[in-house]
Amino acid sequence: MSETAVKPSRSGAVPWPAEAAARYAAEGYWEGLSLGAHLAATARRTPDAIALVDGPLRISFRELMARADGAAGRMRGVGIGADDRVVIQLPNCWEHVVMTVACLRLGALPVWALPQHRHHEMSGVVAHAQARALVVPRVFKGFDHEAMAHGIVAAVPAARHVIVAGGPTGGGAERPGRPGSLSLSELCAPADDPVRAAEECDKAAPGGDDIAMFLLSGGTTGVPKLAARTHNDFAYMVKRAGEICAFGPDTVYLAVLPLGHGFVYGGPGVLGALLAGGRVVIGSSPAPEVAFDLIERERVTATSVVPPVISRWLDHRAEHPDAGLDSLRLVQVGAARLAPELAARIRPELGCALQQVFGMAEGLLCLTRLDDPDDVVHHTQGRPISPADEIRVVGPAGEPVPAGEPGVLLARGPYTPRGYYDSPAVNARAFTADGWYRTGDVVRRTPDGNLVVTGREKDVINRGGEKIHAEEVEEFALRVAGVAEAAAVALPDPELGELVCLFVVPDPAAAGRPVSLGDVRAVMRAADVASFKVPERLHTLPSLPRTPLGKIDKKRLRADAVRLSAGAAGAAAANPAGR
Ligand code: OOB
Repeated sequence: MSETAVKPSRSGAVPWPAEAAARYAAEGYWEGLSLGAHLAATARRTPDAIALVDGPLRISFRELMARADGAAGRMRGVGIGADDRVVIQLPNCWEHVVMTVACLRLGALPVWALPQHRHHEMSGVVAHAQARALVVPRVFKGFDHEAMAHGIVAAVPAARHVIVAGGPTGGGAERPGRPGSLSLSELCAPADDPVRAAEECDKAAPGGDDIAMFLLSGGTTGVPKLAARTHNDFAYMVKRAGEICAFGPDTVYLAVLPLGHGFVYGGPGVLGALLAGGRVVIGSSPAPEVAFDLIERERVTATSVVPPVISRWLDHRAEHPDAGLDSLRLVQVGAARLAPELAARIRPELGCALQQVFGMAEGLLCLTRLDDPDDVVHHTQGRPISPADEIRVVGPAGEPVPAGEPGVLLARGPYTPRGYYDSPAVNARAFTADGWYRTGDVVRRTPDGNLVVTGREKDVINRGGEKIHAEEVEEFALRVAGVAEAAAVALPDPELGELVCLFVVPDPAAAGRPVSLGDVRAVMRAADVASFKVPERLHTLPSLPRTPLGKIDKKRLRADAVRLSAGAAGAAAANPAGR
């Protein structure tokens, strides 16, 4: 089979200017080592310590590296090599971590996708990343990921391999897998000769400036944005965040959010715990029934969650005051706005410290510190982790706003790349000429240097930490027969923070029955889109409100969404039978 030419990840990435790179190296932020080499060094120090726990399975650092190096060798054997992209779409399981470490050792680039992603997202990711391989469960929550993956591999020339959890025989003779699938469990078996396998990985280890991974950031047209993160930048971020969180060999980190989130691998998360010689416990769900049991059983010390999860944990705790959470020292809450009222309940009710986390696939990571006063921890999203992080808060013309005033946050620094992978047009908008990343978040800076996220200028809906581009939803809505115009906005929600609310303008020429949420849902389902993007509310308007400049007035629509939702709630309360 002829090899398809794939663009090297480096040539599609936007490097730091030579001057900045030299400075970050000289000042010790960039160590010039691959993440795999860092991990191997930690593993050599404490080979017998338990690195990973998944259900009854306990994997030592020695075994983790033997499996990762074994997988790296086997990937090499089937033609997956340095700089090849490997999309990992697995539910939380130990193989997720082994495959990630295997890629990092091999110099292949893991690209973490979420299990909820469907053909629409996955085909976009595989095509844009020019991925060689997809790693999927056979069937998860009733969805046949293996079939989807084969469909994508058949359509994308660069893609060659489908690696399936459960093995090509489906974990038993009763359900043969598809021909052509590789078995994840066979791939992740320990190397026959771990010393030799390690030597091979060490010999061909990527350099610090090489791209380590692509992190997904939503796109608007099914083409995702990929943040190309280098070994130097990611290793620094993870280690520095680990220092701030006081991660060490006694850390037991519980991963309950989907591992596909950058927050969970790198904030300091899984990699932070492992690099500190600590332990990672894999949880299959953030539901308090599952998580509390794991915290008690595994003596978990730290975990990270999104605001809707912490709210469920607090409620559950009130009903189960004797749940054994005494080992828990730190709960990180991030990826979406945390209400100060919830923040204030965490220490008294869960008995552990709260840390707010404001991060992004594109780099910049802000944390509150363990010794910050309650006021800071409850009301701010923390401050950048690195002394070399530069931030600016600017107004519409890019001018700095007066101290303490809200403005758009721009960021630059040793782990904030200067552009997305292979996306010059997007980069021209998302990055300034002098390399600042325009986060699209509206923040204000407190006198002590902490940031408070007060809003956003980007047209994104943050549904419990999942980011949804309004434009993407609108594109699908416009495919519904009888829709002339569509606008999606965030509707505040007590549980998820925000929901997707869609406004549609019917096409007067198509005098049919009114457009329903079901119509939009059907179109999105037919297009195989992740279900978290499907709108929860729909309202019909004769026309969309416009600003004086003719743009759709989303501010007005957001207010309308709130008003209409309050009206609907009022009507439902007055008429509970819904008649
Ligand atoms: C994390 O990463 P992404 O790439 O899924 O989303 C980034 C965006 C930010 O630009 C901001 O709009 C929002 O998510 N966000 C927050 C927040 N943390 C992130 N908005 C309000 N409060 C917060 N604490 O979400 C992410 C990546 C690494 C670590 C943590 C979160």
